[in-house]
Amino acid sequence: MSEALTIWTFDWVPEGPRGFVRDVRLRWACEEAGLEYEVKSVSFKERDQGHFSRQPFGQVPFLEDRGVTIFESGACLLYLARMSEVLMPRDRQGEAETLEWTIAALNSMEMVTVPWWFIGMSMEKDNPLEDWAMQRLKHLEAVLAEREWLAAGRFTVADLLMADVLRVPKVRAAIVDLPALHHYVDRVLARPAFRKAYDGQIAHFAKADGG
Ligand SMILES: N[C@@H](CCC(=O)N[C@@H](CS)C(=O)NCC(=O)O)C(=O)O
Repeated sequence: MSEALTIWTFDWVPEGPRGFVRDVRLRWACEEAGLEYEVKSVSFKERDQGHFSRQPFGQVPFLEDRGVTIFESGACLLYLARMSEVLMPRDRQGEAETLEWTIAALNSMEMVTVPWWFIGMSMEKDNPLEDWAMQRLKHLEAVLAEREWLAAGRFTVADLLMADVLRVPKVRAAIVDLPALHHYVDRVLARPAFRKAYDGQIAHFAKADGG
C-alpha cells in the first residue's frame, strides 16, 4: 500500500476547465503543508464502476490515503488539514474559525457563484442570480476590509478554498471594484504553493494531449 497520498483527477479535460479542475485544491493543500502526493487519473470520457464507487457522482477529485478513500474537495481539504497545522491551527478558536470559513466558502459562496456563472454563460443580461451573488460578495468584502485572512489571523485552508472559489473569471471580473476582495484573491494566489499546484494540473492535462 502506497504511503504517499494519491489525488485522483481526470486523465484529460477540454481546454476550458484546465487550471480550474478541483484537484488543484488538493494539490495546493499538499504543497502548502509539504505532504507527499502523487496524482492518478480516471477516464473523463468513460466513467466506470470503479470511479463511481469512489466518487458517487462520477466527478473528481477524490483522495486516497493508506486505504482510506474520501471524496468532495471540501471534505478532502479538511482531511488534509487534520494532517498539518499549516492548514488549520490546533487551538479551539482557530480551528473553529477555519472550519466555519471553509464551509462558508462552499455553502455560502460557491453555492451561489457556480449557478450564477453557469446561468451567465447562456444569459449574460438579466441573470436572475446577479443580486444574490453581488450581495454575497459585498458581505465578504466588508469582512476582508477589516482583516488579511479569514480565520485565526493567518493563512489557513479556508483561504485556500475561498480564493479558489473566487478566482473563476466571472467572479474575478465582478470583484474588480471590490478592493479588499480583489487584493485578497491576488494575495492568496501569489503563494508559491498555488503556482506549483496550478502548473502541475496544466502539465497533467497537457501530457494527455501528448504535450
Ligand atoms: N462538490 C464537488 C464538485 C466536484 C466537481 O464539480 N468536479 C468537476 C471537476 S472540477 C467534475 O468532476 N466535473 C465533471 C462532471 O460533473 O461530470 C467537489 O467539490 O468535489
